[in-house]
Amino acid sequence: QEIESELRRAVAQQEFVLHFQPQIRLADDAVVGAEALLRWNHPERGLLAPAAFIDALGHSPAAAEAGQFVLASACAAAADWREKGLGALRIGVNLFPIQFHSRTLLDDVEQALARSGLDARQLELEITENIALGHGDDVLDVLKALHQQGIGLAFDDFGTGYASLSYLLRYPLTRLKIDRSFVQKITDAAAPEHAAIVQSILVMAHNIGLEVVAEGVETDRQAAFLRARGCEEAQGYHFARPLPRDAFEAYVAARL
Ligand code: G
Ligand code: G
Ligand code: MN
Ligand code: NA
Repeated sequence: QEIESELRRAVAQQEFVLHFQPQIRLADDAVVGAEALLRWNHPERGLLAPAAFIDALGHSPAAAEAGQFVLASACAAAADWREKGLGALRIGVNLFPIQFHSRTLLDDVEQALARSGLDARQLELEITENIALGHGDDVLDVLKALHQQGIGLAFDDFGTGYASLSYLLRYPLTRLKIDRSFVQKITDAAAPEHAAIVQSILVMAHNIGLEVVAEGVETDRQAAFLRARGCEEAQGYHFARPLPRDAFEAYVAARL
């Protein structure tokens, strides 16, 4: 239908762009990574956030190509930042479930790394429990192959889906991303259970060898709470919104 042909056009006309949200190491407030976030530069409707199109895109045949674009362009950006002296930043890339289905994920990743020259250890793929639940052992084999190449795997939106804990044991994860719905209330005296849950997630993650990024950090008090409890990294409006590439580079350069 209409959205379908629009999405195909968007891929063909290169209407998709990436924004980058800084990820901050709480021990010293250094920028150590970025999450690549897709935006649609729509010819009539302007710059669209994922809420307006990501579900439609994820279920569309255009998702495979959009996913390749995101991988290629995120790796190219991170390789370029290193060249420019902005550091060997980690780049986080969100995946569509269909990227696992298509069986080309390993090839797509290999191509994105080869063309950009990015070190595999700088790339971190973000998966959600939806992806995990969808496709059983196929997914596990792909994740293991990626892990062997040194590519990181972050479990995104942790705590909001199903069966999280069993996947923690099954998958070769490197990082948990605590969903912002938990982070939002950690300093809210009226909701002490939120603080307790986040604290427990941190202990559990560290006990099984995973690092943690807290998402949606909006205040200094939230950052201080997380820092005091050993949370390695944070991202959120307190530090920076997702930024266009040039603004992201300026943000990093100002903090070197
Ligand atoms: O940028 P924003 O916070 O509005 O993103 C909303 C959601 O869209 C996030 O949950 C994120 O996982 C998803 N999203 C953003 N960019 C991408 C992308 O490049 N690929 C996939 N699969 N999902 C994305
Ligand atoms: O991958 P994921 O769906 O978690 O993507 C992160 C989403 O959260 C993006 O859409 C981004 O714009 C949004 N986001 C990032 N930081 C904050 C924040 O501090 N507060 C809120 N409310 N949203 C945020
Ligand atoms: Mn994400
Ligand atoms: Na998330």
